[in-house]
Amino acid sequence: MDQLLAKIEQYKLEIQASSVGSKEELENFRIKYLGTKGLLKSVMGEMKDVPNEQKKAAGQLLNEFKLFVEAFYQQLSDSFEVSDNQSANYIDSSLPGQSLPLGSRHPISIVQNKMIGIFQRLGFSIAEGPEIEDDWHNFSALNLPENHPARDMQDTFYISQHPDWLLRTHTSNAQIRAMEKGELPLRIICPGRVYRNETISARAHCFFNQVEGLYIAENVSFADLKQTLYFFVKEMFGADVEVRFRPSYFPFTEPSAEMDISCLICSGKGCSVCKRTGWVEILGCGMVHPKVLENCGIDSNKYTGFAFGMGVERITMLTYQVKDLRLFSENDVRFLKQFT
Ligand code: 2NL
Repeated sequence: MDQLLAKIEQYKLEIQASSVGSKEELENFRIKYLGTKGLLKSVMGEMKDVPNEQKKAAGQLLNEFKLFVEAFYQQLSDSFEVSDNQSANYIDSSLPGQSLPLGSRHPISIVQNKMIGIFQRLGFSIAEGPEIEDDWHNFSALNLPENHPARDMQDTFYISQHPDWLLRTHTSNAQIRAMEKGELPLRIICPGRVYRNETISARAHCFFNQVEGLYIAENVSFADLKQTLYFFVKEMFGADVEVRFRPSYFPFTEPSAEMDISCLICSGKGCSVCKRTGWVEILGCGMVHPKVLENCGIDSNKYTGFAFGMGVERITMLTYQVKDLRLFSENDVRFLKQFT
């Protein structure tokens, strides 16, 4: 019995020290210890030489040894499975694929594209202009007098190396450039980024986007302006939205108006978005001032036109109930991935 115990301890040490480096060696290990003519079988055979009164204890001992060898073998073969799977040319085609993260359209782009699409269906085409502009195309041609507050250093970014240049404060510059080409009638929409020297807050930013529109032909009337903007609002916000015009003033249009829509949030009942008035302002518009037409070489006795301008951020905030303008330029994915 003591002899058997010593032998088993010896075998255990031998087994624990055995190194297995390949599948072949693993199989040799199995044959040597667990095979039909293996060591385990032969040790088991020694039971018959154990005296009867010690048979029970010896049986336990041998059983423990059997479990030990089997567990050790299992461990070795498991480690082989793993290292085999990790080898360079192993491809597990049952694994789920790695999905590539999909980007999403920026909310400003979504809204701007929708706005452009509506006007394109009315026959407007897209016109663009430079973001660095001269004083004429941004101010003078638009009938903004030399001392107008909009030209103030506090509102406009000037290019320090070139006193006549500035960052455009509206996309009207693209419309002036289109009018100067002299091809009439003209029906264009001008989307793009504009710049104003404002302190950044939840409600103001130093850059934002605008969509301006311009229609110049013979006999264009204020009724045409109203009908065009009615159509736009119904397409943009739905048939239930109500519209109102208020008289206003811009140096480049006469007469001028601002357009309100019934509040999208409370549908006119009164909430914080519409400051309890039931209405929210969405754009400015008017008949193009004769001086502006003449500044661009257009005969104001023959041609009339309407123009309008709106802020894309403002309409995006209303559409998606975004409370802080800064979210549009921070590029936080948690914000951006909410828009599809
Ligand atoms: C607003 C007001 C407006 C225009 C933009 C325009 C352009 C030309 C001639 C005449 Cl070339 N007018 N644009 C007209 C009226 C209003 O924008 O509040 N925008 C956010």
